[in-house]
Amino acid sequence: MKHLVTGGAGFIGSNYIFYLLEKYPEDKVICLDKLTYAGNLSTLKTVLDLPNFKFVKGDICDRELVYDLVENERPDVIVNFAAESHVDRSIEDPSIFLNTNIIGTSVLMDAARKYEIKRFHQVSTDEVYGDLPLDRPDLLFHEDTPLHTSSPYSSSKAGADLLVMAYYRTFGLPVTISRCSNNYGPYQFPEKLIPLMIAKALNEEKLPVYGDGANVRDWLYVEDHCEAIDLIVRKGRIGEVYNVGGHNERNNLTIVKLILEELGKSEDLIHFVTDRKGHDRRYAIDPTKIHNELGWLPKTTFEKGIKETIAWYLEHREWWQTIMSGEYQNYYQKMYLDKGRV
Ligand code: NAD
Ligand code: TDX
Repeated sequence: MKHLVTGGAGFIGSNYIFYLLEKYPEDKVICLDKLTYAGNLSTLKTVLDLPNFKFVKGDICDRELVYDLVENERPDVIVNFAAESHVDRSIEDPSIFLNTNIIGTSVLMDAARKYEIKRFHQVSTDEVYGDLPLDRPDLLFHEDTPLHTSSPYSSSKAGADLLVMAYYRTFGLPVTISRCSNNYGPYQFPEKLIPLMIAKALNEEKLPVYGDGANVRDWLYVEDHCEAIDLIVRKGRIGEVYNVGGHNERNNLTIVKLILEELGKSEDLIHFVTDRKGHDRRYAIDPTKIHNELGWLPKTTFEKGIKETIAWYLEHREWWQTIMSGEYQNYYQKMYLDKGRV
């Protein structure tokens, strides 16, 4: 199978590429990524020289580039991870979120239509359902829960989801959508809660907890998300949405304290700061559909996954320290432009 994976230099996309290349060594993978601040080409360094992997630097909003790539490569599937993904940044400046997350998705789908790609998979998020109250643990997000977004980020993801379903209904484009809960694991950009708190704790800096720290997220180890997407791409029903989550709800303060304990650092580092605007209180996914239809269940418990993740950040200090210093942005120059690869 030949896969076009967009956003593969980011957190989940890179893990998905590693998952594919390891599980299906006969498959071909092309990664299209703009290398925004969130894209780190050095993350992909172990696969860059494989004969069945190709990296292309480019913007999913660039129609000409996307059409040329799809026409030349004729992938069997397009899996779209490319997105602006950080809620706080969307509150500062929504416009880039609308461009990449909505317009970019439509450009990819237009190319998929034009070249009759067999599957377009959209990687979406549980945030499109809005939030749930803290005092109703019985409530979960189902695939037919109405979209009810809070931030410019989640609104742009919901807009893309609506467009994906419109392309299915109007043009018969063979689409699927996955809506996953919060991921954690290796290569997550240190602006998101877990890697940010690990990095701050290791640097003995204050850990900024928004509001009262009682907001709840439903955490899933990234490899379990990758397996779910792979199953949906190969066996999921066209035109369907699949929720992905592992019934693993924790509030932010619990996570932060756990990280401090694991690293042997003092809780005095915790610093409560002004809350995020429009801050969603609780996310919780019902994954019954993907379990019943595709047999998916998460394999990594939170206890194991968080320990492994913390250990990974300890062993890969250089990876996140070069991000924090800005040095990682020179990697493309060094690996591609200086070597005349493009
Ligand atoms: P990320 O921010 O780590 O990575 C995004 C990647 O997309 C980066 O490599 C970036 O360079 C690339 N990109 C951004 N704009 C682009 C453009 N215009 N053209 C080409 N490439 C572009 O994000 P992530 O956390 O890996 O999330 C991946 C996808 O999964 C997103 O669509 C996100 O909405 C979704 N998602 C994330 C989570 C989570 O917990 N992180 C949970 C559910 C769904
Ligand atoms: O410094 C912080 N302090 C803090 O208290 C940060 C960065 C976050 N938080 C809180 C806000 C949230 O309640 O931690 C929680 C998690 O925050 P993020 O890591 O920013 O994730 P979230 O807003 O939940 O969104 C994530 O999950 C869904 C991803 O970033 C999205 O891309 C995905 O769709």
